[in-house]
Amino acid sequence: MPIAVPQLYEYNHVPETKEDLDWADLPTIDLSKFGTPEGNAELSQTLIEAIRTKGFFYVVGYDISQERVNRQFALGQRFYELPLEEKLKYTPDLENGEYNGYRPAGRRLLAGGLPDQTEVYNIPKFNGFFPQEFPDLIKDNQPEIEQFARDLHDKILDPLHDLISLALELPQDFFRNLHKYQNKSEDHLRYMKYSKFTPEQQELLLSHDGLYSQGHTDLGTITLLFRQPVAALQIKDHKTGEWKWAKPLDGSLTVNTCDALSFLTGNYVKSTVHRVHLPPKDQRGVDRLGLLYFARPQNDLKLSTVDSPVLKREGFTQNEFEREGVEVPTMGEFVVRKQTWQQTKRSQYKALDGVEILPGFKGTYID
Ligand SMILES: O=C(O)CCC(=O)C(=O)O
Ligand SMILES: [Fe+2]
Repeated sequence: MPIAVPQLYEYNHVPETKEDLDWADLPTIDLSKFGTPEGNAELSQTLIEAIRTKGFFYVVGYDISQERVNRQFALGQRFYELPLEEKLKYTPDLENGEYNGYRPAGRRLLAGGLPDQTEVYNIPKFNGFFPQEFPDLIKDNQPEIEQFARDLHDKILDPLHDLISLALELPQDFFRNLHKYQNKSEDHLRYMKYSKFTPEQQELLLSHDGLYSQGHTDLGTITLLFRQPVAALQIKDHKTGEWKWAKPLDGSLTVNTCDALSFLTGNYVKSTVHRVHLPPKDQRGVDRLGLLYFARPQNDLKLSTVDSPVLKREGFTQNEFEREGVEVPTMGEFVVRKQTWQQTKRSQYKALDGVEILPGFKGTYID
């Protein structure tokens, strides 16, 4: 009888850039301090300050090994090595807002008319609400992928959500309870690949704005971005409006706040604007592989401002829907509408800018 040999996948990160870029100075949340009243008090203050002033922060001290993270990068790499016809079997109805599965490159025009070279593969929660067809590679490794996603919830999202609740003087489990793994929500794990451009294409792009993706905000609560040595992500500073590069930090996650958290906090916490730029010269010759997790509250949640003593004291009691007196959408409704806007195939650069996605909310690119 043949002995089953576990398949080993390895992913080697490329070296970091040597260029002296204009890096963002971001605060760090050390989750190893989470769990005691003093630790929680300190971290919740650091966190709320971080998300109000920067919108981006690093997380360290979580109990998920770099080896497990690298295995996810390796699975992502293997996924993108599958033939295009195979990957295309898993493309959902993108034009109608479905996004779990494979999104091929070339659906967007970049500045200068260059088609984008970004592929996306989204994996939903394994909680029974999102039946999916998976390629064998994903099927064969499903227990590991599922455990990884569940651990992200237990070891990273729950503590971060608790800290946000505490900072808003809400019961500690307030946000955690809106993000339970077993509930129906649009969370997903993403393997993302930005294939390199030829030197001629790079030149064309750089003679315009040099962007792989334009300034935008994410839909959910927070986005976890695993350490990414290929510099490309840029963050727009809340205060100065300047664009800065996000530096990869060893053993860290980069986290940003998103639209739903902004709605739920009456815009006290802003949804962070970010974009992806062509990497610096010494990293332009490689493909950039990303590993991300998009946390989103449960679909049936109405996106009204929560009843928090802090928000009341500070005067943040209405979000854009409430201020305009329009219907407040549920998370499920908001996701379908914004994903549809995001995914509609563009025939022109910056097409669909400023289009109303829902009464009270427009889809915009941010320069
Ligand atoms: O690739 C990155 O660094 C960020 C990607 C991103 O902003 C997104 O997929 O929403
Ligand atoms: Fe994003």
